[in-house]
Amino acid sequence: MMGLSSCRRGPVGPRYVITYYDRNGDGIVDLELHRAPGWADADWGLSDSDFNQSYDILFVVSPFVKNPIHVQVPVPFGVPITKKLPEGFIFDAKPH
Ligand SMILES: [Ca+2]
Ligand SMILES: [Ca+2]
Repeated sequence: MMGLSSCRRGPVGPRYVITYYDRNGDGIVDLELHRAPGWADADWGLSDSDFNQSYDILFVVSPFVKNPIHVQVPVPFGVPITKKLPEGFIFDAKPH
């Protein structure tokens, strides 16, 4: 049987580039950004705001979405960590 993915023609949605960050320098990922170059208001991310190896905030990088969503997702291990946060990136979402 042929793979269904070979039938796809062209992009149907944003192609996300995922970047992992370690904000407190303990070697464990605590922020990941999913960015879709060329798409407006399509970027989102996960944050472990209390550094307990579990993401607790899902946020959308958009001026129209103000409220982060609370989640509980284990942070990934063994992924490449990017040292520097993206230029102009301000993350101020806090758990309520
Ligand atoms: Ca960390
Ligand atoms: Ca956490």
